[in-house]
Amino acid sequence: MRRNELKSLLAKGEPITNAWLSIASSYLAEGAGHQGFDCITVDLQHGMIGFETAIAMLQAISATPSVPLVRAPSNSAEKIMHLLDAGAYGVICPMISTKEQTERFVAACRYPPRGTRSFGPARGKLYGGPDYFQAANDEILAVPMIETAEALENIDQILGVQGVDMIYIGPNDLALDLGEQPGAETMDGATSKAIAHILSRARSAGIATGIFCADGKLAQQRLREGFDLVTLGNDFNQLMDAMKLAIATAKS
Ligand code: 3PY
Ligand code: MG
Repeated sequence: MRRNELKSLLAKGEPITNAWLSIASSYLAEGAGHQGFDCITVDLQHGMIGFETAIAMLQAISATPSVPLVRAPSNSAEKIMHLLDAGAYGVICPMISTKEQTERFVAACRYPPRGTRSFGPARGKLYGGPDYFQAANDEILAVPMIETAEALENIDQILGVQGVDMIYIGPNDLALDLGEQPGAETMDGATSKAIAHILSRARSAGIATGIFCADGKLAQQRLREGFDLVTLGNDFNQLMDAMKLAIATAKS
């Protein structure tokens, strides 16, 4: 099976850059894959993307050096398995708050006896290779999102679940659940304290950590703090910022 390059980067302790796609376009996905990102996440939770387009986007990413990831719409085993069958090499699962939810999520990503994934690798086999079934349990990344106050309370139990490859912090939902506003992670308050705590617990447990960042500057700071994977902002916002900058430059 094609190796999951993110696993090699993690093993070497090298920083991982992630693009975050919310625009339903295989053209954009292919273009992003040629920009040097280690991986690209197709966001089916908040992105304006349905399953059929996600397949085309995963195909487009497959034509580039970036590793194709998805954010599942929810902790639905059925949807997670279908996205893996579509060729995702890792699943980021939103709103994981307890050990039991983590176990259910990880099980959906693994074939028996390690989990409950149903057999039907479909496009996963085209991308991964003929021995996909034999090696998928070891190559596919299972990444629960930590973005609730409950997850913060249960962080050690979540980190202790066998098969968690990485946790991924959603700072905006975390801020909301801690009584702050989205964006609060850059201020000195409950959210930034929570992020530091989660990072420290994950490092003690030997589990890799990723985080969503609004831009490259914040991503640089997060890498310095010790995060393994950083998302460098979302495609739509990056495009809007480039448009605004072009207008301002033209008019200046
Ligand atoms: C959050 O910040 O809540 C996220 O889910 C990032 O996309
Ligand atoms: Mg979120």
